This record gives sequence, structure tokens and C-alpha cells, in this order.
Amino acid sequence: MTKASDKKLLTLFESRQAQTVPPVWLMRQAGRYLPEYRKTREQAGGFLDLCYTPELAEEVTLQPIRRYGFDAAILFADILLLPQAMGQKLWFETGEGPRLTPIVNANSLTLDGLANHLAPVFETLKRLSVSLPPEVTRIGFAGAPWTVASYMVAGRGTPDQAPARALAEQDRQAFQEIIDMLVVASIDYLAAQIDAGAEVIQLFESWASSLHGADFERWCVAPVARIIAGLKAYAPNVPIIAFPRATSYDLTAYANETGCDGLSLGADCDRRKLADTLPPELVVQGNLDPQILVAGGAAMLKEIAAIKADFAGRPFIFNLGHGIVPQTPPAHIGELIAAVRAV
Ligand code: 1CP
Repeated sequence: MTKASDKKLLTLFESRQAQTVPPVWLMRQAGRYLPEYRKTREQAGGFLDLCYTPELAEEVTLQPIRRYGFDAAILFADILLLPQAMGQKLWFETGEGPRLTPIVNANSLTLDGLANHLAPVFETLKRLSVSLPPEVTRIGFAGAPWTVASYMVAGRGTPDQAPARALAEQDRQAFQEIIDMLVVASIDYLAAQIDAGAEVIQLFESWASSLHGADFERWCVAPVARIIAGLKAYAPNVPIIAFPRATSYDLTAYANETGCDGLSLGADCDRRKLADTLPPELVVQGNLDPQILVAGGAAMLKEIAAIKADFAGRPFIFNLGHGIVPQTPPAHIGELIAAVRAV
């Protein structure tokens, strides 16, 4: 049996102490920048086939671990599998991105098929519990309700989430029902991920920046707080990282109000100020700009050193401010790892 203490990232949440060398993983570490990912994806047929075929989803989760030896592996899946499991039609347009049949209320949604529809995702996690090196922490995830609902209402990704904001304004009750169903579904989904082997959970609020003030509290803070409370009642020791990307909301208030154990920071934040003001036991993750990783070289190494120095006094996980972009040269990731681990 592997002791939790063998796992650098999990141990950080237990100790809540600064480490000389921070644990490191990167959002979208499995993805199109890797030739072996492109090959497996082609073998799978489509992106959703890849997500729902446990051997292949396992394989692409392992690929970046083999290449770089990250301290954590994030389950290969997508935040949009959950609305699909709730009965919404989902497909991916080649070269464009996700498409869903838009909804204006929760009438067509159901929680009845969740466990059945998402069984392959749980199977992927079970397989990873066996195949990952014992020192690698397994991260499960879901989208936060506002972010997922923004796709469900618009039927696609949007720059400003205008369709969801309009629905929340015009028919608050209907939008609240969609959010409420997502809260319940997310708790079930993440609890099942924990049962299948997820050791840390991350909640992706990628579109946090489109809401402010009372709207942010109602649609971003409150639903995430309910999910975290639900998961804490189920599995009190599983750490939860929240990622309210690019929000202007006070992050100490966000952490306190949601009850998250870790906070993932976007690339645009005031690092020095946050390092000094965030609660000392809160684990911070982030915030290298993914574009700096595309360019690589001296600028990248300088920024990595600056991030390490700014967060040296607190519990910290090295990561990006958002996902790796497909144009990233794989060699730059190897250089990043070496720089993060250099003492
Ligand atoms: O063509 C391909 O092969 C698909 C590209 C891709 C990948 C690699 C998509 C489509 N999803 C994923 C995997 C994925 N998505 C993971 C696991 C892999 C890892 O991180 O290593 C995770 C955690 C996600 C989460 C996700 N999906 C988010 C939240 C994080 C973020 O990037 O902000 C969001 C918003 C999505 C929706 C989605 N799925 C895929 C795309 C291209 C998008 C964005 C669509 C848009 O807004 O236009």
C-alpha cells in the first residue's frame, strides 16, 4: 500500500507548509501539444470517444506523466460530459469546439442517468489508481455550475457568456433551477470520482470574470460553496482546489466563503499582494502565463524563478494561469520542470 506521505502534492495539503521545491502539474497537460496525444485521439475517432473509452483516456492521462514526471495527473475527461449525462445533446465540431442543443430551463434535464452515463469516467480513474506511479496524486474535476451553465444555455463557448447572463436576468427562477441541478449532479459526480480513486478535486470556474458583485455571489460563490459542503460531508479529507479564473472578486473572501482548500490563480493577478494577504493555510496554485511557455527561453526561466520566489513562503503548487495551448513546443515543458525543481 502506498502511504499518502509518498505523494508530494497530497502531502502539501496535509502539512500546509511551504516546500523548497513545490509540487508541479499543468492544466491541459494531456492535450494537442503532445504528438502521442494526437495519435491516440485519432485512434479513438472523436474527442468524446476518447473521453468515454477508459483504456484510451487512461493512456492520454499517463502520457505527460511518462514524459515529464509531473507530481499529479488530472483525469482525462471534459467539464461538458456532465450536461451530456443530464440529457443534453453534446458534440464537438472539428476545429471549432463543443456544441450543445441550447436550453432555457431545467425541464429537459434529469439526474437519473448520471452513474450509468459516466461509468466509463469512473473506470478510467480505477485504471489510473493501478497504473500511475505511487508518488503521483490523482486529480478529479468538474466545471463549476456557472461555467457549465454558460455552455448549456449558449450551446457553445462564448467570449462574454451573454446568453447565460441574459437568462439569469430575464428568468432568474429558471436559471436557478439549472444551477441547482448542476450543484446536485456535481456532488454526485465528484463523490463517485472520489470512490473511483480521485485524491484531490479541482473545480474549474473558467468564466468567473463575466459576473460581478451580487451576481458573482449568487451564481459563482454560492453554488461552489454548496458543492464543497456536500463533498466535505461525504469525504472530509479530500482537498478541493477552486479556480475562479480572472475574477475581480476578493480572493480571500472567495476562499473563506466557498471553503476551498486550494485556490488556483490566473495569469493576471497581483502575486506579491496575494502572497502576503491570502490566508496562510490556503494552498495557492498557478500562475504562469501559458503564452510564456510557448516562447520558452530566458523569459520563461525568469518568470518561473519570480513565481517561485513570490510564493516561497507559503504552501504552493506550481501550475499555469490557464491550460497549455496546442502550439506549445513539448521541449519547453521539460525545461519548465527542470527549472521548477532546481533548488
Ligand atoms: O480536440 C481535442 O483533442 C480537444 C481539446 C480538449 C481537451 C484536451 C477539450 C475540448 N477538452 C480537453 C480535456 C480537458 N478539458 C481536461 C482534461 C485534460 C487536462 O487538463 O490535462 C480538462 C480538465 C478540461 C476542462 C475544460 N473543458 C474546461 C475548464 C478549463 C479551461 O480550459 O478553461 C472548459 C472550459 C472545457 C470546455 C472545452 N472542452 C474542449 C474545449 C476546446 C473547450 C473550450 C471551449 C470554448 O469555450 O470554446
